[in-house]
Amino acid sequence: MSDEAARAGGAADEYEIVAGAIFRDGRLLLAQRIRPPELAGMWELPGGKVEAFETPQHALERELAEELGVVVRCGRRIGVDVALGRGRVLRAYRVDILAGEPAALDHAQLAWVDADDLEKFDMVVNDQAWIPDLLTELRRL
Ligand code: 9L3
Ligand code: MG
Repeated sequence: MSDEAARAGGAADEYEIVAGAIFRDGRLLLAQRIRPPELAGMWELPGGKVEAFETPQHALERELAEELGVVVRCGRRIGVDVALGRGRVLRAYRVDILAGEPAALDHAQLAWVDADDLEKFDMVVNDQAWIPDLLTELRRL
């Protein structure tokens, strides 16, 4: 990045956001956001921002420990990269639960949804790009 872009604030804005797709018994775990106000009530794949010096995989394992209270192992990518503007990108990974049962520690509630239910949930706009891939996976399970 140029000095000019850095001065404009680009450097601080360029980060990755990671989200986890947890499949179990033919269902996918969705989480209902509580913030910010414009996203509250909408459903997402849980996750969050990759911090400096963190790998995306480690960030997702940390975020899901914080948000769901589970020990997870990050697996393969699923779905497309979602550009959020100003250099930010959102990526989803499959995740396996190694220990614990997911709890809504940072969400309004959780839901396990099958292929027929997924399209009835009001997903945050950013995550809607992943719906075709999530449906493909759910129909294969
Ligand atoms: N975001 C979108 N879809 C997701 C996740 C985990 C996050 N599946 C967006 C919402 C916020 C930003 O990324 O604007 C940071 O997420 P968080 O740290 O508030 O979860
Ligand atoms: Mg989050």
